[in-house]
Amino acid sequence: FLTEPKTVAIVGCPFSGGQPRPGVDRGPIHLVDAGLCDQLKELGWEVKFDDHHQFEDISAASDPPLGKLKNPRLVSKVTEAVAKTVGAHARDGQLPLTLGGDHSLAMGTIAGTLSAHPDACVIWVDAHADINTPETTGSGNIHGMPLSFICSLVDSSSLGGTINGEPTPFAWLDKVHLEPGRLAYIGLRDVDAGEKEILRKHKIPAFSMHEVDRYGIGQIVEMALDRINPGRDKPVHLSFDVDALDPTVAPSTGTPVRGGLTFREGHYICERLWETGLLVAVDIMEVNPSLEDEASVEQTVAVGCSLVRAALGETLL
Ligand code: B3U
Ligand code: MN
Ligand code: MN
Repeated sequence: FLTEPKTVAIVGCPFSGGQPRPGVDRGPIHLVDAGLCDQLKELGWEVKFDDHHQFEDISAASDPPLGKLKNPRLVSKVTEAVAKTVGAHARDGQLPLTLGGDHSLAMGTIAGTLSAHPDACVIWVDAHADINTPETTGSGNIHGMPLSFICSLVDSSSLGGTINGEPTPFAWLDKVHLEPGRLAYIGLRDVDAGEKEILRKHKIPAFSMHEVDRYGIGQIVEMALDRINPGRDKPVHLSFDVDALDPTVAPSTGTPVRGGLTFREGHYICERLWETGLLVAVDIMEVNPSLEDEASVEQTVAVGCSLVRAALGETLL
């Protein structure tokens, strides 16, 4: 799916509006400052990076909650811009690598991928399912909801139709659709009751840490691909939330949950997806360098970079 010479387009997204903890917007800056561009050049990639995204700001005062949704206009605007950027890179035959930032950004990244590769499927690596709807969400934080929008479980008109003649935020997503059967999860361990119902109702393949323990990560990745990409012939978008990793491996993230993936399990997923030759887009999300001590931040940023290298072809031997 990629043109030669292979080019990775780094889309730095300093954005935190999908959740309440400040600092996650600094994640992409730390990942790039850690030398990610040079590391990828060393792997033989042509690296395209023209600075981090400058997002238009919408003041909290002009962005009151819509139902339970917090910062809806801001998140909608930002993710729409990300969709355009990621989509343009993908249509150019480049591999968009989006650095977050909070996971609401994946509304943009997946929409962008689908605009270039309508038959793409998604591997979502996360402690959380991020598939709450505006009705089921308890927190109102949109980083816990991107997949409900992407999988068309939300009708934007349910968010108010038009407001003062302006279309409802997220109306731009109405045309975007990922079939729930083309999404598979790995690493889940903190899933809300309403989300479990959604996973069951739509028969979404979900491999929690229980299944990782039972079958081992090698089999789990094949089981996930068997469900969403049995012929191993469809493009794959990898959306990796670093909180999927155990907090001992990636401590600097907003909502750590114990009992996560080991360093190797996380890397194996990336290596195996690279090996399929099907990877067309990668997200690394939820690195928050303002949480924890300096050593933990450095550790988390280093793991983020090394996951990217694994997904972009770094071999062990
Ligand atoms: N499911 C909860 C918690 C959560 C989701 N994603 C993160 N936390 N990082 C929610 O807020 O929707
Ligand atoms: Mn997430
Ligand atoms: Mn998460």
